[in-house]
Amino acid sequence: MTKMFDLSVYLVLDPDLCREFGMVETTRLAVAGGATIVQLRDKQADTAKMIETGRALKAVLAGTGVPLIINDDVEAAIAVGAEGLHVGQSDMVAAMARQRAGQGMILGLSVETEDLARRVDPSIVDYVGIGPVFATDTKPDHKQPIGFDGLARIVAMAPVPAVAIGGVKAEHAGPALAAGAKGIAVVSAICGQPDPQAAARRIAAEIERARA
Ligand code: TZP
Ligand code: MG
Repeated sequence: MTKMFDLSVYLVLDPDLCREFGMVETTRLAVAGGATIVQLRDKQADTAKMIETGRALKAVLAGTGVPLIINDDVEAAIAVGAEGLHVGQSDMVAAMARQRAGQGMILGLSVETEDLARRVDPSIVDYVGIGPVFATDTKPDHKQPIGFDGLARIVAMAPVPAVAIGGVKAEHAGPALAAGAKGIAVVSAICGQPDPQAAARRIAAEIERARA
């Protein structure tokens, strides 16, 4: 099954950090600036709330070709008709998520170590999120930061494309791609920025520059 997704400029939404414009408007602006994939991540929301927000995000993404990924709620992902689901190591096990979501859904998995990356089954998981590259206030319970050296080691073990996450800003696009990541996943570098469109545009430009 071919699933089209581009990890280059991966926006991860956070309802608190996005409160100035809201998650839907932040998404619209970020996609106008060049975001290539969007994840709804709201750790406080129940499934009903995830579905409500997810539907609004689907509507704003319609016709853009940008896939919507739902964090850690397979039932919401199915109900919304989201293109993808992302799970962490303490969430639903990837094999179960795949079984429930079906073959057509993009499935992402967070991995924090070389060992976890090595154990990823590419027949189940489509991409991995690797981090945190740096310490970040956005995820208070994050694991030990890995830096770009750690990122490179973990990417090398992963059998699927990887995106770098955790304290990553536009200026880190170059080193992240040099470490083998296909893109950068950001929350605070877009959410809560005074101009989310310009913030996304700057990341997209840095990714382009890193590839040139
Ligand atoms: N997973 C690892 S770090 C992180 C997540 C969801 C938060 C990244 O947020 P920011 O603001 O881009 O550092
Ligand atoms: Mg989780």
